[in-house]
Amino acid sequence: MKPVFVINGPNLNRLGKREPEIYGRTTLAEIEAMCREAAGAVPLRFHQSNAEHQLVDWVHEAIDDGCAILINPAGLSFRSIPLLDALKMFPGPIVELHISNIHRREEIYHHSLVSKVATAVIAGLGASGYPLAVRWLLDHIDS
Ligand code: DHK
Repeated sequence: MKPVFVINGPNLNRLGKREPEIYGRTTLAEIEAMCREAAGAVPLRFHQSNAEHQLVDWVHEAIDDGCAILINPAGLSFRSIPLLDALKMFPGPIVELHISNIHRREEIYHHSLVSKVATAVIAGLGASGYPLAVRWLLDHIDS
């Protein structure tokens, strides 16, 4: 079975220590474990990078090998045309996830380019959004 790609953008490697009043104290490693538990027997590729080109490369891998994408583009949500262009090529379901409710934050966080191609958007559920998104994706992929 083709894997689900979970792709995380810049600064998310600092989760747990990064502005816990906004992002909580769950670490990225703990989020990965939550995703893998939710995925069960379905293979899952879990990635994080602070580099835009790396996220684009992982989306290309998903285009060739993956069945679904869960992406927290972090700060790249709002300005990355290369990431948007790559996601436009992906034929399967895409869930865009933000740990915080970006719509209650500063104006700079209000308009995600990725939302123009996402099947669904989760924002404000904290780390709990990740396993929920994985389970939703498993229910919406072609077996
Ligand atoms: C994470 C980030 O790093 C911010 O740039 C986004 C997002 C919000 C989050 O809530 O997961 O604006």
